[in-house]
Amino acid sequence: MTSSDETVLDPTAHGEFRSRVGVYLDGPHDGTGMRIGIACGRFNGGISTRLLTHCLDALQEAGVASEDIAVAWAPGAFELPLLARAFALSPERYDAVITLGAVIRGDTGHYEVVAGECARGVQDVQLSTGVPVVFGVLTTNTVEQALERSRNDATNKGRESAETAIAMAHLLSHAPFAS
Ligand code: INI
Repeated sequence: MTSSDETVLDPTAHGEFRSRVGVYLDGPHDGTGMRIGIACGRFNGGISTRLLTHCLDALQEAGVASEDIAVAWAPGAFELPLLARAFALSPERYDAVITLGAVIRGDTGHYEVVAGECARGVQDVQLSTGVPVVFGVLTTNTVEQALERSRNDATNKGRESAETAIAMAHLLSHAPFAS
């Protein structure tokens, strides 16, 4: 990952932009009242567990109530899009869905297929249903990299996925996207 002071969004830029347009949505992190579905992969489930722990921490810190969160475990990353679609179409009306898992190159000769189909499927589901579906699936070359991206800090992919879900659900619930 590359980032420097110049690639990172400066939060003070919002004030200037907001004064120059009619509608300006920058996606605050308040999840109060939101309903979130989480689809996890059992394959490399130790990594999924680390992601889920931080995802739940971040959702609850943002105000999402425990009873408004549903978790379901699929066999592996390949199945996550179908589970995400089931959440997105559920009558329980989830505001966003999060997929969590790990595809590790060393584990498989079909890494590209599993990782690529999972990413494509997740994007298909969110575009076809209009419900945000977050790609919180690690795709790494090694176990060490998967452990690194699921470690106990702010860079944990599960935490980042929770923040993305809340930001997207918030954006899509406001005008001009919803009344
Ligand atoms: N599933 C994963 O979530 N991660 C992997 O690294 C992986 N590997 O290595 O094969 C994996 N395979 C299982 C796959 O997701 C499906 O569950 C399986 O092919 C049955 O459809």
